[in-house]
Amino acid sequence: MVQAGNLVNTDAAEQFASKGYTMLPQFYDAATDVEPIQEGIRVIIELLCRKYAVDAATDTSWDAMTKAYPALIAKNRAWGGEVYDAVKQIPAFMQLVTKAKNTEVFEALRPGSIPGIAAGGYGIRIDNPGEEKFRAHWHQEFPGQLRSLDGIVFWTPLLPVTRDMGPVQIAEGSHAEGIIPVYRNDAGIGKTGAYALFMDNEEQRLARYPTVAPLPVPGDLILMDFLTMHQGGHNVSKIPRWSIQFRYFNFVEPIGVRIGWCGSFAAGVDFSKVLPELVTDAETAA
Ligand SMILES: O=C(O)CCC(=O)C(=O)O
Ligand SMILES: [Fe+2]
Repeated sequence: MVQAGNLVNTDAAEQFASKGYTMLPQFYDAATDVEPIQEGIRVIIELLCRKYAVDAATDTSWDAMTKAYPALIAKNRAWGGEVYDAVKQIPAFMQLVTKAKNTEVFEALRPGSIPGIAAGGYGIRIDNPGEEKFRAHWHQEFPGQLRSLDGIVFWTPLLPVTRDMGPVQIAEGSHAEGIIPVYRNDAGIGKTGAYALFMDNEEQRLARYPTVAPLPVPGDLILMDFLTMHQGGHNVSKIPRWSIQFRYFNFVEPIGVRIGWCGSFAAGVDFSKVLPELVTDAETAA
């Protein structure tokens, strides 16, 4: 029997333990926790449309995120990078990342842990229709984030996610694989950093687990074990998929202690130097 706190019921805690993920419906308050972030994004997009003389509607956060942002990047893709870097500095976003509730959830799912917030492990994804270069293909979170082996990804949407927006796909129960070695490949399209990592024997491993792809709405929280295989789906809709992700880790987990809780790509660290056993023999030999 999995023990759970007030915030995580026993079913959710058991699902997390056995399947490597769970979703907590309306864990956040869409009006008080999420809307201020959407408004912050609206303001940033409005400022950039003015700066670059892009004529697009920014009256509502919906228009800004689904119309003005695509209009900006249609003129110059690099302006999207400005939005991407700016939005993670919205105070309401950081307030959501650092909510005491998140620590409590982590403690409920990782009994006996001392939670930490992974520095550089938080941000807002903007998954544009048809854009493969920045799509997160199948991966485990651990090599890309490090900090501790038993970390947890927190994933919550900024717009309701529909099937055609390419919801995150989760290989149910795949955390049972343990740490999967990875190799690097730019996939022929200039993928870099964590986007250029591929798991050893990916297909054979994925074949062992069913795939699920929940359709969350703002306020819902998806939690994934650092070892659960997951990927972003293909966005074949007309609008970008905006979502928040951040990671908590455990200060007392032994591998974390051994590596000094260091981070991975976002911290400028080459994970293969920190944990050489994470790299496949093929890559080590190369
Ligand atoms: O949202 C996505 O497309 C991928 C998300 C992901 O890999 C993560 O949050 O760790
Ligand atoms: Fe991920």
